[in-house]
Amino acid sequence: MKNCIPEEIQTLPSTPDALAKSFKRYLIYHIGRKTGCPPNYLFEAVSKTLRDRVMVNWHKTRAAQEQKGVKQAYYLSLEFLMGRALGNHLINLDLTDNMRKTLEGFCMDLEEIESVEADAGLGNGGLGRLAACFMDSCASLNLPVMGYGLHYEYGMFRQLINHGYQEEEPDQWLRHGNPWELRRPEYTQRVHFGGRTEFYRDKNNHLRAHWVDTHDVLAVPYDVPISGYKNNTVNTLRLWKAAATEEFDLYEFNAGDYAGSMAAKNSAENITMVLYPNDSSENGKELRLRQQYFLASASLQDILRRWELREGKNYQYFAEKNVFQMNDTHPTISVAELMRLLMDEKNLGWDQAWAITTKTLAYTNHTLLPEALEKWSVELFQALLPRLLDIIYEINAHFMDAVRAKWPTNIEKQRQLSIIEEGPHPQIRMAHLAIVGSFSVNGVADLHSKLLCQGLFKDFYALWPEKFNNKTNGVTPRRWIVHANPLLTKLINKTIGDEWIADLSKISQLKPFAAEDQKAFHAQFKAVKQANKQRLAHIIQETCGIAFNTESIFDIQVKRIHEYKRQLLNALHMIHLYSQIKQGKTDNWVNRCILVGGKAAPSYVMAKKIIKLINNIAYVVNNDPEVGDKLKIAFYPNYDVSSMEIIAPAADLSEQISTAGKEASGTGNMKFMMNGALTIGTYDGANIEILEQVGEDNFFLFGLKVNEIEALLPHYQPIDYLQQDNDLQNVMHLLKSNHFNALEPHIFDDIINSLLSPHDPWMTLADFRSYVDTQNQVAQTWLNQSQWIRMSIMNTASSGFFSTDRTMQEYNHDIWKLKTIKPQLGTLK
Ligand code: 26V
Repeated sequence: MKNCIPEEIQTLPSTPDALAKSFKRYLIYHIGRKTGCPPNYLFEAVSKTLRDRVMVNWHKTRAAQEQKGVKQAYYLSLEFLMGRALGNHLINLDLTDNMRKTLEGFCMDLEEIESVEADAGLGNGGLGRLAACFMDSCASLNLPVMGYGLHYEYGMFRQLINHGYQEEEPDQWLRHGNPWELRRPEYTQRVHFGGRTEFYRDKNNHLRAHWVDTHDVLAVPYDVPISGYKNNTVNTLRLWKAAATEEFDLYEFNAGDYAGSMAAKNSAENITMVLYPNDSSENGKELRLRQQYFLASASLQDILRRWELREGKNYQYFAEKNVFQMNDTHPTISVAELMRLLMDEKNLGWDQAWAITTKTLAYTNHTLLPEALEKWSVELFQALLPRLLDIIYEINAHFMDAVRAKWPTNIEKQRQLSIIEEGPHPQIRMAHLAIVGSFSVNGVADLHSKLLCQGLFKDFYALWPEKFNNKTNGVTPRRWIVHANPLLTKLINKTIGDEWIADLSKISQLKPFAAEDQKAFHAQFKAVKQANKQRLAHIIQETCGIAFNTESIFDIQVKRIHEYKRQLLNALHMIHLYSQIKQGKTDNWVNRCILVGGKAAPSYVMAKKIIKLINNIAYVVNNDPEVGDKLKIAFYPNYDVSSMEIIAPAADLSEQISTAGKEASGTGNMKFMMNGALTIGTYDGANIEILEQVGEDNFFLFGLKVNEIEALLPHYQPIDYLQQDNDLQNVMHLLKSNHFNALEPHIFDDIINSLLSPHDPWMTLADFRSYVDTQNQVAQTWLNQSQWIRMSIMNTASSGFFSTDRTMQEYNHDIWKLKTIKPQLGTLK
């Protein structure tokens, strides 16, 4: 439509008065409410006030990034665990103080308004939160990176604890709408499912394929702004929501089957209804494959559309200007989908399409657990994505040629490396497809990347060593220090200035303040921790009815509940401490408050029993007057991003106790470290790098190393450990005697049996002694408070390496090779 809207975009004033005016306009004229309305309307008005200010920079960033010749990266992920947005944007736009003043003028409290926002819980755990931290850092570094994900109606389930058992409730995060998303129906894409392939000859007599008789689903984008830290950049996270096509409905409708047509509509829209809440065992559900293909196809089509808008139909330079990072194997169908789009839709030949595909795709692996490696049945692929299956077969045929060239006489190698796992029910190995189709394959911590090359992907490494690299994870200091810990932020700023926020390596300037003679700084550092412990203790009192004494050690393990993460080892230690108290062995006793939190996959029976066990131990311990303040235990219900913002700053001790070789990296370990917690940890994942950075004097290392675990596994006899260890006998005796489950006898038998089984892959009892001894060292160290504070300061001061700014710079330097793009200030043209 013709118009003469000026292209110039004015920066909006952001003084407290201007914000107040804007807030009132939203509340009264836009939302139609006034004083006394439910808090969600106030949150909406505040957010939209701020969003207007974000919008200006969003326009400018897009204009700068969409110029001809700018190389862009795309982060493809089924999960983005964003948490809340308001506080984060306020920090990035440097408007926290002004907004606080504005709200005070209306007798409102900023923190209270922030707490109204529902977490965007579009992820399971570490992998999803990593994607969110990456987005934050890319924007803060002026990197032209766009995220692509799914707009789930229901994110990660809400966890309730009922009589100690986990119950799941749907997460209706969009109930009150979401002011941070913009629906963009004009960029809707069409995604095919089902049907069959028809081959034909084109006018040049080349064999070409049509995918026909498909059932299509529309992908409607919702754009979320990602602001950078005080740099005017606003990148985009584009989330796809499934919608039924009109023809689909009409076809059924005209046939007179109204109900059938509505059912078809539902089945299309089901694709983005819910996030799969299991993050370990692959379950091969059709709907999950639909989600994966839906994301890959919609995103790639969108990227090709924008390429043509800018560069025309010329694909010669496409690979120079575009790069895709696949977050685990979940979006790996992109390998075949990019081939399909380039060949079937853009008429490129196989070789050119394959050259583009393998120059633009990069794959990050996030787990070594074999049960988490995705496989899809060929049969399902044939029914759902027949054209993609053709392409995968052809990719595999070419790949098998390469394998034969390397190992000419070794048939077994072909069988092991093939993308297709043969057998009565052939499967597609998504990790193999990802490696074959990518120019870069990376792990997420040093040890993890080494184990990939030596173990899981050994033969691929022999074939293509140049593809493999490490990118140690990080977390964003804006959310995990500045937002989560304003008191610490203030103290650090006062001490060394505020440059560390955009360059975390500078936080090492705090190291001199760890020295013994820096009494004043130590006192302030301790006061900050104390205040944060009070904040957490208050919430635990409110939600669990348990009194945490802030003079005690706050000993915290929060993460997904999984056997390999060994919450059970923590539980055994709780029982050990309880048993010591009951035996009167309390000389030099150090009071502890142990907090555990995390969700179990709804179908993961053992993980759910672990939650029940911890709750039952807590009940017995907390209600025993003989125990008192010596030991308190709480299970934090519904652990999520926003809870971690309260929990990490309050921790004295961070529990990172996975079986060595099993935790790819861990990122909670980094959040705790930044906030001054000491780590008790195994030699696993990024713990190793934390230990290297902070020094072994400031880290409580325990347990078997990877090589020791591997050597022991075949002969592992847990009973031997039991026989040699009185403390362990006491603990197992209490467990076996139904001491924590008198009213529900034997409910923990499976747990006991798993611990005592020679086939326990997590080898919990093998690390018990070392863990308990190291926990004793923790307690002894705590008795020397000045030493503890010194160590705590050293942890914060040594955390510079663990910023995702560093991680993103490494991805960019080694893989993406993007130029930074700064939005032009002033007039936009
Ligand atoms: C796997 C599956 C398979 C079944 C369907 C749903 C689903 C969802 C997620 C996953 C991924 C599991 C891998 C994962 O979360 N890895 C974690 O990645 C973190 C970031 O790199 C890392 O810090 C953790 O150590 C690692 O466990």
